Amino acid sequence: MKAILGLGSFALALSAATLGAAETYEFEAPELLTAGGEAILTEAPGYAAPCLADIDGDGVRDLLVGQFKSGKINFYKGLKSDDGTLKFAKQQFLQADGEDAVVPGVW
Ligand SMILES: [Ca+2]
Repeated sequence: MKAILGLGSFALALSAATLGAAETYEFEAPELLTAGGEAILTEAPGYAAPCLADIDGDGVRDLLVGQFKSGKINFYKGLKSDDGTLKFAKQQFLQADGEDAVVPGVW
């Protein structure tokens, strides 16, 4: 099984103990994700919780990336390229009732 998990300068490494000793995984080299030709970066201190899901219902997975300070959620519309790979359109904020959706902070 191949998997790439990475966003901006962050990378996720899973150990055999995390995945279960009987399973083996092969990871490709991390790569910087881009949207609209620009790198997708997260803000410090983290908690971006990136998620792939088809938010707009067009059958292509979109990328959601949270913000720590303002609580807004970056929305990158998923686009299928000619070679079938997933690409992302330029950043927008997730909208709710015509306004930027905000997740209130806890502090
Ligand atoms: Ca979509």
